[in-house]
Amino acid sequence: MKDVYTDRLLEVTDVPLHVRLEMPEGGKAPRTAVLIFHGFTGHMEEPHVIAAAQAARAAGCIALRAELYGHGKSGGTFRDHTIPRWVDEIDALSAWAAALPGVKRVVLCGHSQGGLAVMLSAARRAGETAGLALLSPAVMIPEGARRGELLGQRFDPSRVPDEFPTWEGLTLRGAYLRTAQGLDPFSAAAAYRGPVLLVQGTEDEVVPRRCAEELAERYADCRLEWLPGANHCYDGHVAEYAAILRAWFDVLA
Ligand code: FER
Repeated sequence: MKDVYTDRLLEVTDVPLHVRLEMPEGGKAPRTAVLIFHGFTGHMEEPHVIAAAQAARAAGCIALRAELYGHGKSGGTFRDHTIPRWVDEIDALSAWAAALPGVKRVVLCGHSQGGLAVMLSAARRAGETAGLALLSPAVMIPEGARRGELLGQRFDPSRVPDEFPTWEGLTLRGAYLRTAQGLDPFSAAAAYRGPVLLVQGTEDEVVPRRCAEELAERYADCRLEWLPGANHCYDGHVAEYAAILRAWFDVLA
């Protein structure tokens, strides 16, 4: 396994970011690096994140799984994370991956809040991103923050609290809410002209169906794949999900 993967703490921003770099299956010389990001409270060992990395490797790509600020083994604390900070990190990790030997193209893949952050990064660096795989992207977060409703809890959107308790003792700060209020994922979709795969379960309990449909209309070149019966993390449907990703990475490899 030594030649196949390496774990690193990258210093591309002001905190160390934990990444795992995996080379393609079969010793092929890779030209495409697929960067894969988890969602809110997620990490790189979740089954759907591992499956995305495996699909990229099977398609002959480098798979680079990364844990973003305040998550997994990366630096920072959960309570201090914000979505714009994740977007800055994705920019920096993309630049790092683009400089790997032999790499010609960078593809971004993100689940849920990580998918939202990928969309925002791609929009402002459109020419540098060869394609996107958006996995149930959490595009309803900004609208929820503007309305004063996140994670099933209410707050006054004009007087954002300093602390916002979520679950299992995890608390967000006002900065998460305030910065989320200013994000516009649907304009970000219109700003990106490259190829986009959008995957979502028909039984997603977190992201409404209309969000995926509206996003697919906003992107210039988007394939929307519904996974029948699948929930937000594709529990019990990871094989179908992985097959869709594999076919997409084959096209972009
Ligand atoms: C929310 C709904 C979903 C929210 C965050 C998410 C902070 C993120 C989900 C994920 O990344 O899996 O109201 O508020």
